[in-house]
Amino acid sequence: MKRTAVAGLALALAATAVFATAPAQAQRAPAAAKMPPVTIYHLEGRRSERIVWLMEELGLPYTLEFKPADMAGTAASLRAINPAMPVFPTVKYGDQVFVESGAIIDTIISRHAPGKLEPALNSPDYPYHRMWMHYAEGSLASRVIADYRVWQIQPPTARAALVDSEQVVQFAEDYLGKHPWFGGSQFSAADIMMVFPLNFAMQLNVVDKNQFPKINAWKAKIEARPGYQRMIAKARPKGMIGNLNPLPKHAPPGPRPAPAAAAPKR
Ligand SMILES: N[C@@H](CCC(=O)N[C@@H](CS)C(=O)NCC(=O)O)C(=O)O
Repeated sequence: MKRTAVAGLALALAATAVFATAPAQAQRAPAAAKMPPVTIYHLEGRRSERIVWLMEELGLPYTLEFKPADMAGTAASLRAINPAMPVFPTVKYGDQVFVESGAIIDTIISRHAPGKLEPALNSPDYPYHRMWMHYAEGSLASRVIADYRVWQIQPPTARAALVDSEQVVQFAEDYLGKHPWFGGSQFSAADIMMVFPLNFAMQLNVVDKNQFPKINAWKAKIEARPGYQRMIAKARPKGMIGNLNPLPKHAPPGPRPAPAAAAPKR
């Protein structure tokens, strides 16, 4: 074994030993820091709902900035604060302005709600919680939205050779077949991250929603949460606006071609 590999193994074993033997006190979450004023720039039905929902679940104060049922007015106030990257959510946190819902959630939890809405660092659920936190934007939203846009130009007639929208949603469905939440045994911020892209995929017919019973059952549990219902009441007081059109038809189900057969020959 190479020296670096041995060193890596020793480090991994040491880390495992720390998690396995550290007294409960040492694993306790650090104290929550005082939170600066938080303003969430929001548009109905968009990813900014993640942050509103997070704050509702945590019982933290925030100001919601949008003009209900007025897309142009809402866009104008967003552009005024964040002309370089006008996306929802944008958050004003004290005197800092930043974007990326996952980063916003991580910052709020790490600083102001440590240990909440995430499994314990040393639990088996933790790596999967982190995976879904990133999967929501990194694999799921990116593929589903790319497919939605491409399919509006030219609907597919067959499955992709490698990973397509059906498969990225199926991966989530399979996890929910074995775990009640994307946080594992408990609801976590990963569940908050996953709602938007799964709704996008299923409501806009990027996939056939009837093929994913576990996700549908999970969505029913999500929608029954008081924190989710408070978010909907505050974030969509006049309902949804700017709805996208569903695709007329999702990719036909059927076997995926073997990657080797589909790969271009060199
Ligand atoms: N990865 C970002 C995506 C933000 C994003 O693209 N938000 C959409 C709304 S859901 C948006 O503002 N789009 C405006 C545009 O692309 O022009 C996040 O998770 O916050």
